[in-house]
Amino acid sequence: MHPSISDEDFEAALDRAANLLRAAERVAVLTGAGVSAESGLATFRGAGGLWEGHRVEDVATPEAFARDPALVWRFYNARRAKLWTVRPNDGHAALARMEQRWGPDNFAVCTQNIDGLHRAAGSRTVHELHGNLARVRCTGCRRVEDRPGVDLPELPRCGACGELLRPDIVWFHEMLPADVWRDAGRAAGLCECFLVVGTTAVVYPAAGLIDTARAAGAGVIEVNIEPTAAAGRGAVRLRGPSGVLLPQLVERLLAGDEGG
Ligand code: BV8
Ligand code: ZN
Repeated sequence: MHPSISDEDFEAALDRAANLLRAAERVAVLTGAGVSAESGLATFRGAGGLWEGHRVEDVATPEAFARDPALVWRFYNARRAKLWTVRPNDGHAALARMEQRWGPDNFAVCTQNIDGLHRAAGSRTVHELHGNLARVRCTGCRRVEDRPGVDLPELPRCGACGELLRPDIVWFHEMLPADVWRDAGRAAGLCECFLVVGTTAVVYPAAGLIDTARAAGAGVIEVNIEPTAAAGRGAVRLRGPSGVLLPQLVERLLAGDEGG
């Protein structure tokens, strides 16, 4: 059991984090499944990384899709159906509120999540590193369509060319979209403060953004219910649920703004 953090330690950490943010001209954020946990979406580790007994890494791959597209579509249709029932939580809203303070040119959310909840909460600069589950892409003509809120058939086909559709997301062993990756790398390399929220930071290259920010001299703040090695030495660690801590951080930040 980790020693519990005393209240004064927490208050001091919250102050340090708010001061780091206040001093930053540009801020970037890396979020993972943990930021959507309080919206009711399972994290990868939370489910033991399993879905119906399959390891996610074994289902979320192009090889799995080639071998058994119906199984992979069952996995993603189940996640799509759940997605239409959830809403952004206070953590997503707090990040959207932060963007308002810096403006969308100086505040970027780089998310590993494919749930679209940051944009739904009002964030405008969102780099979806691993794509978006509401979109499908044709394996033939590569046409991309936004298909939110609908149940897709077990093996959905393209209306234009008849080939099989796939989720428009990045599977393991696939490259990230080059333009998104470029923009995320730029945001991490230019920021003075980098927030790491709700991620085990074991998946690359996304987790590498933390190193990019640190190498550029950014101060790192980690928000997680448990400590991870991700943020590295010197990081300010806020331990607790992001849906609670991010609003507290915004409140501390804005209170200091008013105080001048
Ligand atoms: C790539 C979309 C270049 C799919 C995802 C062999 C061959 C090829 C590549 C590799 C290889 N071996 C390793 C690799 C690299 C691989 C990788 O990193 N593997 C890992 C498993 C070791 N990466 C890739 O394959 C990437 N591509 O490398 O391409 C290439 C190409 C060809 C050949 C060589 C190289 C592509 C990776 C993208 C995979 N797609 N998502 C889908 O979602 O179904 S990744 C998926 O898993 C998620 O998007 C997310 O990124 C990841 C899970 O991580 P987290 O988000 O961190 O979630 P997790 O559950 O782990 O943690 C939750 C955290 O939240 C915890 O810390 C918890 O404490 C915290 N938490 C919980 N509740 C709360 C909370 N915190 C705050 N508040 C709360 N309430
Ligand atoms: Zn097509």
